[in-house]
Amino acid sequence: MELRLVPTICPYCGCGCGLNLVCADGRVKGVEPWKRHPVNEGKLCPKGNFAHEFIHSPDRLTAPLIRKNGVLTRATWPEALKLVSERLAEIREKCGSESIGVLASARATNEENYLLQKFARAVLKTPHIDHCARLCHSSTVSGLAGAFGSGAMTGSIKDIEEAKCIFIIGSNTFEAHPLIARRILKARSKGAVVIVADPRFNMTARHADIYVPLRSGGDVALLNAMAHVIITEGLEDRRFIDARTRGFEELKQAVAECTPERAEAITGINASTIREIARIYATSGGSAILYSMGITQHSTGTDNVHAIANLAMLTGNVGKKGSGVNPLRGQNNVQGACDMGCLPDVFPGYRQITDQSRSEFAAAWKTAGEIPGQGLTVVEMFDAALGGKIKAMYVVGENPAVSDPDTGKVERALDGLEFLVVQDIFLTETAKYADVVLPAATFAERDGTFTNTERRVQLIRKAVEPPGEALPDWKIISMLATEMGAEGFEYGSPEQIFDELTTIVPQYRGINYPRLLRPEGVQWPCPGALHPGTPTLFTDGFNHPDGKGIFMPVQYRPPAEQPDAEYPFVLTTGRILFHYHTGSMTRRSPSLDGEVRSGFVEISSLDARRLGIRMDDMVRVTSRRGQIELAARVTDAIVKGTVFIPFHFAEAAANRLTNTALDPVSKMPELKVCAVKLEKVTGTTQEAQE
Ligand SMILES: Nc1nc2c(c(=O)[nH]1)N[C@H]1C(S)=C(S)[C@@H](COP(=O)(O)OP(=O)(O)OC[C@H]3O[C@@H](n4cnc5c(=O)[nH]c(N)nc54)[C@H](O)[C@@H]3O)O[C@H]1N2
Ligand SMILES: Nc1nc2c(c(=O)[nH]1)N[C@H]1C(S)=C(S)[C@@H](COP(=O)(O)OP(=O)(O)OC[C@H]3O[C@@H](n4cnc5c(=O)[nH]c(N)nc54)[C@H](O)[C@@H]3O)O[C@H]1N2
Ligand code: SF4
Ligand SMILES: [Mo]
Repeated sequence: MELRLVPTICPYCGCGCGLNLVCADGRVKGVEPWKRHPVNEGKLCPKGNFAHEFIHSPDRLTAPLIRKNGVLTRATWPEALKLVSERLAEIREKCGSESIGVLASARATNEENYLLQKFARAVLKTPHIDHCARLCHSSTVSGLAGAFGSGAMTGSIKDIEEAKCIFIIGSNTFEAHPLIARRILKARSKGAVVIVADPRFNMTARHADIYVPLRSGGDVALLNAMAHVIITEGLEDRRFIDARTRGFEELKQAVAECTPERAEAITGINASTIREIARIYATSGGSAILYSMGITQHSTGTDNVHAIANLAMLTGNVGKKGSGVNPLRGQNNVQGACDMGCLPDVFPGYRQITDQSRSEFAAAWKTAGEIPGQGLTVVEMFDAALGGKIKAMYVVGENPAVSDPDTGKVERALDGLEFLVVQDIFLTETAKYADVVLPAATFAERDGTFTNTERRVQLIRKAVEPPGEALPDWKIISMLATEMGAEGFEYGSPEQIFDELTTIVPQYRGINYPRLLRPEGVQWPCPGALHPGTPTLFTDGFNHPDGKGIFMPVQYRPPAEQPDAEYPFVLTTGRILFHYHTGSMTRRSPSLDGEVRSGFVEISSLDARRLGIRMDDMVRVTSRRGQIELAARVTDAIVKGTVFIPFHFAEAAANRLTNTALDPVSKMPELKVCAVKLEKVTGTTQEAQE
């Protein structure tokens, strides 16, 4: 048997680790870490190690499916493309192009996302294109755009090693970004102080020097109090503030009353701890903030991000190695999907939507008629579907029936659509509502590029053929656009699409496939062919016209839904190491699935005792939107009054409970806080259920 190693990039998280697919007989047999890769240096987490296991799953979609007499039935590509093309054209004709919504995919390549938004805007003529970034770092994009003028991670993964203090707030780095966590351990072994602020004493907190068990939703209160301490004790970086920022006086006024004592009442953290961490953060000589969903997924997400940026600018911790504001991007290519403009409020390269830019894109894409303006976001699209305004949706590589808040509402919206197309590698919970299902290729079955959390553009390479008649997403979109009569969609390869997109996306202008053959890829912005790429942003100036960073004063606002007598607990949701999102891939990977097979709810042992709940008892968790039953995990590792449910398990879907209250700026739903009640389901334990 001849073995072949194909170097490529992990299809799961935004770390973007390099791995080699071990291939023989036209199949992927295993994974070998990539030793010289700049992110992971020969290490992988369990998901990367077993990334081959879902590829040849017997559940893979191998042919297009069309709903006939209520049943999804095998069809040919010409039949499926004709039907999709005719139905979308008909609905556009009858109800206007604004009646179509498109969801792009942070799992797909840059080339595919570029093509999909071009298809949406230039062919379907709909403004409604969005993707899971809305539920993820949209608050980062809006928050950092205000403060710094652009919303990406400012530093590089490797530089985290150089930090003297690492302040991790709302990120479970050790489970969600394990190969970034490795850099935290390296920094710590060189003496860095690690501070973790999280309502759970999670795997990350176990590696902290100082653990700050704040109540979910208390972040602005904590961060403002830290700024208050820094200013009242004169620990701010005056040189940096004077030379590189605007609005310091406004911030000073805004936090004047935000004493640690006031924050203690909101967050449950001792005022003395708040003073201690503020001093360490301000005086370490190089402090990096790492944050993720614990910060962004709130109706105050943008405020939370502003409060973080304020703290970093106040202490001069931006633009140098081992410092910075580091939003850890989630999906393998969520950075790229945003860069490519799969967002309803910006064009590719984050170009503002104006009359000028609309006509420029119309010219670049040689489209007849106009390019539409701003569109609706993910949650707004489902509301519009329920209200009858959106009639058709084209969902590529997303599973909103499990991942979007308030599942009951999403199901009603999907059910009510006149026409739904789902393009995926598996028959997901969302695909079950589809009129047409299109079978896509996995990461191992096509070429293209992913952009990781540190803006590193990297090549993925085809290792094996897709099963049956499955096709790469770029090919499907290109065939569909051509079927609909569009010109300019006939591409021979992903490289051709990439060469086109580098003329459209300024940050990628100097990148081409030959340059990406190096293991280190290229970090954008890369304005020219001779430009080496940019590992650290804002070394000299921020992205505002005058180069200054802007302090964005914010005040604490409570979450949209507070616990009360009827729903006395705060529910927070998130991830575990072995599973990924809606589980479509990890639950079909035997090695990963074998680790954790079903959902659970973490309950503080103090609360559990009061409710008479023991380990593995079945518990009913109810919110104003729905209820689920799952096993109890009684633990000391969560603050009292708060419960945690991972959202990976469709049969006990956390999102049946979550709230669709939105951040007014980013339109982020409040996935990290809602009010619930708990009841023991009498006479049952998990074993008894099985
Ligand atoms: N294993 C695994 N890895 C993943 C993913 C996965 O599904 N599985 N998904 C990827 C994606 S897309 C993303 S976006 C990232 C997400 O990565 P993370 O954001 O790190 O993951 P989460 O588990 O959603 O939440 C992080 C932490 O926020 C805490 N938290 C909850 N509420 C609050 C709050 O109000 N304040 C603070 N400070 N903390 C709070 C939770 O207790 C949790 O420990 O992970 C990526 N990596
Ligand atoms: N309660 C709660 N809900 C959350 C979150 C939370 O913390 N709590 N987090 C939110 C966040 S941060 C995120 S990012 C979202 C994620 O939400 P989703 O993006 O909806 O979740 P995934 O399971 O990653 O869905 C990706 C789909 O793409 C398919 N796929 C994989 N590769 C390919 C490919 O190459 N081509 C195609 N066409 N399909 C492919 C997979 O089978 C899967 O069905 O969930 C959000 N929802
Ligand atoms: S850390 Fe992320 S990119 Fe690296 S192997 Fe694990 S899941 Fe894949
Ligand atoms: Mo995410």
